Amino acid sequence: MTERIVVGAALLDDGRLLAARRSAPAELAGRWELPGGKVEPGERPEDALVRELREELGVDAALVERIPGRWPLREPYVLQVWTARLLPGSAAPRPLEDHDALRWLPAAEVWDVDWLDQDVPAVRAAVTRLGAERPGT
Ligand code: 9L3
Ligand code: MG
Repeated sequence: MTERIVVGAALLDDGRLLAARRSAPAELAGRWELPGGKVEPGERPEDALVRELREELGVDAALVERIPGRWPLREPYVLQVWTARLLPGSAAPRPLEDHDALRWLPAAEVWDVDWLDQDVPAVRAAVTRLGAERPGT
């Protein structure tokens, strides 16, 4: 079957990483993820991720860099992740679709939530970028 890309965002702000708790489907509900979703046919992955962040969280975000790696999900999906930041003037994230809670996690709290297994390597990579996005450092 043709591989389908799922895009996720490590949204970074003020030294913290945004985690989103899934409310659906039942087998994933209660687990935390990097928000995002499926790339539509003909859509660039980067455009899909900005669209998903607008739909799921109501935010205007800009992607910063791709986190190297690709992580298999349920066939035929493969997860790819970018770091991202909120654009000036963006609304604060709200759980509009598919999530029932959001948390901004400083580095010391990143592992306090039950991440989806497939997101763990990308979260680990995102943590190493947390300090780097702080203004003035
Ligand atoms: N998924 C896993 N980790 C993520 C994301 C955004 C998605 N960070 C998985 C959950 C679903 C599938 O990919 O099985 C499609 O995601 P969505 O469109 O339901 O968000
Ligand atoms: Mg989604």
